[in-house]
Amino acid sequence: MAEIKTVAVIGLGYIGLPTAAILATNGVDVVGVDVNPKTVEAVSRGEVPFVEPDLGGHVSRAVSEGTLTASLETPKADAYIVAVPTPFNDDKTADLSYIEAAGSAIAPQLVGDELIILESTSPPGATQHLADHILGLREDLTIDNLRVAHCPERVLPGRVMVELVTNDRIVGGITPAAAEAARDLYQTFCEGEILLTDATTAEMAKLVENSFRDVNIAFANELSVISDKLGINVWELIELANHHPRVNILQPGPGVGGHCIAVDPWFIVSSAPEEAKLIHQARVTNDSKPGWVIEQVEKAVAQVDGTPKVAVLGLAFKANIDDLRESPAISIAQRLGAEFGDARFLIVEPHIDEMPKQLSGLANAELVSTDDAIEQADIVLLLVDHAQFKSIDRSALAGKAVIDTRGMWR
Ligand code: SAJ
Repeated sequence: MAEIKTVAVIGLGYIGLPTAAILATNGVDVVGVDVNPKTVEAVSRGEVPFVEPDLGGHVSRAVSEGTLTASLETPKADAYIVAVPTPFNDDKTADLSYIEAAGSAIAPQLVGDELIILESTSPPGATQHLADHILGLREDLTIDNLRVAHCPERVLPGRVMVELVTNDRIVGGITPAAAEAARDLYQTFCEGEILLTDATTAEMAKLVENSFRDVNIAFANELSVISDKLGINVWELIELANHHPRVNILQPGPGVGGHCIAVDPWFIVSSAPEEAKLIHQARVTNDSKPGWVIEQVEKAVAQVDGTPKVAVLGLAFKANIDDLRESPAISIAQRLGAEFGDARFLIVEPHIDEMPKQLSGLANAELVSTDDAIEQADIVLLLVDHAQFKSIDRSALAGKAVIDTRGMWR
């Protein structure tokens, strides 16, 4: 097989852009492709359209050295990496339309022998579906002309540039030759072990990793509800139980957010609905946690004379990031604002400067500083354990009802 000199990365989001940048700073000529003209313009200037530590340096260096360019059009290339969204449909099945669109754009450019890697988190069978979709558009090609593989991303937002290099990678080929070709490409920047398998096992491995976490967080969330009923401190309970050498309970919270752990288990459930009972229940348990938090606020509001003022600390889906996608804190704030029209909500999110559009319609909510919120509030609702909140003086909370969903003031 010819050496891979040029790579087109389709989708310049949280995974595609870092992957494009790391390849480009490791000697590969990369064209990043995106449907959003603003993204293409930003990357062409060497800029990054979202927050991710160290990514900016890689992108600006690669663009100034000429190894990374950005385009709205899919070019000819030796290899393609598809890193587009796979959201779910209303019935929780995966929406493969972005993958199909990427395949449709790649198909006319192929001359045969290219490597096509699907990185998007995908339900079992999606890589084969991409291959079939492309071959359906190019009857002159066969699966032996193409090397199609799945290489799921597993990097943690906030540590992407480190984990891209250090994490082990799973590469699943539709054919063994495809897996080997993908391994050779990832070896240009990945220092972790690269493990070869078939495409469906690779798809499931990624889904299983996130489901493992979801099930374990559901266990912690269930414990917090049980502990509340029994009048015990769940944080102390978990800390004590975790002294056992084979017990490692995760942390309860206001629900599970982000675009991965709250989504991926559904792909397993929709592939095997009768069998995936525990995985399904974990999703239901975690998705019901925001409702439970709202019940706690309701009880506290009932104790306040006059207009209740509620400080809502944090909107991001987890600590120390600005990412609001699928954030339980956002949905809690939205529902509180709508359900408690007579209360005032003092929203704090240190990582953003203006009220997010999901909350902008609430007349009874405003974005304020941490100090202002705490000073004015009758009720303090902590939703995200951002480092900034750790410096809050505990004495400032005296006399206020505190609902600590993250155990920061345990
Ligand atoms: N959470 C808890 N309790 C915990 C841990 C997390 O409530 O003990 C919540 C967080 O607050 C957040 C959500 O779970 O709302 C998810 O956060 P996370 O840090 O567990 O994971 P993500 O979504 O940022 O990234 C995950 C990672 N997967 C695993 O750790 C198995 C990452 O490696 C994947 O690359 C990423 O999903 C992905 O893209 O799939």
